[in-house]
Amino acid sequence: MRIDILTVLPQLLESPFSASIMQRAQDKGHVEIHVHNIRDYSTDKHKNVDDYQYGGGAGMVLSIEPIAAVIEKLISERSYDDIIYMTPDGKVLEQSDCNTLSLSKNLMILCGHYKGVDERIREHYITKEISIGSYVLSGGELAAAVVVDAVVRLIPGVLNDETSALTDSFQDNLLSPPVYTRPPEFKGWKVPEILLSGNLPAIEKWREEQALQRTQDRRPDLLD
Ligand code: 6GU
Repeated sequence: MRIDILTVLPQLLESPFSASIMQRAQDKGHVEIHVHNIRDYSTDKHKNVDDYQYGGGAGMVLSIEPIAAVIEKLISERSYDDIIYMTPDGKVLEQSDCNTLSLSKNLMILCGHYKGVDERIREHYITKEISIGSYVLSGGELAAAVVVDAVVRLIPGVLNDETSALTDSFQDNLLSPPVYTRPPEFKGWKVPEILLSGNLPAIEKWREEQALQRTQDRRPDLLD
């Protein structure tokens, strides 16, 4: 998969992909992540990328020209499965959306800032608008990093058997059961006996019950 991210703050996207699973996914060739600085496409003499909004009002709006210039350059080079705009008024991301996106060959992600982008970008280039939840971030960069992480780990080969995405919370609409490691007792706090029993069918049954109980207690909406 190839992912192109368009932003006015490329420095916000340096570290999220430079460690652990995301770095390994790139090293192994499962994904190429290209971050583009929208400012590099400004033809303005001050390299401006934003302007006052028509009709008045507080807050700057990202201008159409530099963003259109990056998008048109990229779409002339390859075809994109989706051109995504990160915005708090988009569809709230769920695991099923990540599963769908993980089947893409080329994705483009535009990060919004300030008051947003000129609406004509959204009308004419954007194919999906995504939010990561009901709260407002200063910009779309951290949200884009969330989408990339959630999608890339689903690409076959990125995770090994031990970290398999198939046992993730949400993949079966259930939260994950609790997990423990050594020591078996710490300050008198014991690991549940069943997990030490070696009785694999009984352990599996216990985990299923715990997953269901946890989902009922914390996220009953997932069971609807
Ligand atoms: Cl995608 N962008 C911003 N600015 N805030 C958000 C968001 C996105 N998703 C939730 N809050």
